[in-house]
Amino acid sequence: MDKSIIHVDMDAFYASIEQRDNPRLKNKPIIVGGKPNSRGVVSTASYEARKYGVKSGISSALAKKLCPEAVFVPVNIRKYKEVSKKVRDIFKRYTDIIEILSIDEAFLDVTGKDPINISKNIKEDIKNELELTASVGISYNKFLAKLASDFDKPDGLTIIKKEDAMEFLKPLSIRKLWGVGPKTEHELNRLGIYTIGELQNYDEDVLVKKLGIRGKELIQFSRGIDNRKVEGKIKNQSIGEEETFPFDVGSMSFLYERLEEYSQNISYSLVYNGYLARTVTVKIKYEDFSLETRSITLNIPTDNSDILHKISIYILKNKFNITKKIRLLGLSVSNFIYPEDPVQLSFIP
Ligand code: TTP
Ligand code: MG
Repeated sequence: MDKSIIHVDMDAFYASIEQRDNPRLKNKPIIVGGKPNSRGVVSTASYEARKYGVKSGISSALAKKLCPEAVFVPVNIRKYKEVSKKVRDIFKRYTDIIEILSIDEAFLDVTGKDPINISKNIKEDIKNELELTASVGISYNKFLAKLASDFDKPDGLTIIKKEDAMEFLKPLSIRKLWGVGPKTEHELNRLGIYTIGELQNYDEDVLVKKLGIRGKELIQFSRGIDNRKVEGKIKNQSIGEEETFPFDVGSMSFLYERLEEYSQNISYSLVYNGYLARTVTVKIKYEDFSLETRSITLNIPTDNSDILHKISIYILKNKFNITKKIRLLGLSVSNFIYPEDPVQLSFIP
């Protein structure tokens, strides 16, 4: 039996929450992110601001130029996390097989149930209980469900049926394929492939010769084939930052500062993914290129940047014996859990 997969993605997530909570911002171009006169970036923008070309990732200074009348609102990540949790609680009413992709999107496997009805109910629950909108995609695999949710944003509900998948995919840019960024796009363009339709007809053996095993996966995606499961469990992975300095460093306070910045970025990624981390690792490469790593596993998993910063300084001070100058400093976290995982209970002292 074919699967029924739903992908839900909240619309302009941070911006919609801010507009909801401050009526003066409703229907206005607003930008959530750093201040325009700082080195900050745009986290997201309301749909009213997107008309001017404002989007996630551009500098706030550029955003201000593109849309001078936009209201800038600082990021309030705690608030968005709480809303994210409420959205997940809504999902749980409809299935146990949920894969969280980020703070505002998830896959649900509802095979054997009524995906259209469930999608309508989820959208309604989100609207009624949280005063927000979500876009939902339904299909028989993850790749197409995600593509579908993006098709009619905001407040969309798009279904891609198996018999329509090839036609649906044909005119789209290869950038719409899962995992195709600027680099792979360039490689494919060099082979004369610009649309998914062109890839559908490409000789698989030739592409595998050019791109390796990834070529096979891309051809499968282009033909609407994706056998990946909706996985509730987090795959074993780590999130980290490191930097090779332009000079060898002897100052501890310099290292503490670097760790503070790493901690903030890592905390941001953890929150975005909805994870808590249990293990914190500091990596050092000395001036003579020798490498050492030291870790601590926490009693209580965290996504908090102050805690990560304190722990990383503790590791640096107490678990290394630093006698040489430092060329590279890295910080990473691993051993993730979801906050709602029962395993966390055993960590509460
Ligand atoms: P997205 O779902 O990518 O964007 P969005 O919800 O704002 O808008 P859309 O309607 O197109 O889905 O990301 C979810 C949130 O994650 C977004 O509201 C802000 C945050 N975010 C960043 O902080 N930086 C980024 O570069 C991106 C892409 C998202
Ligand atoms: Mg979104």
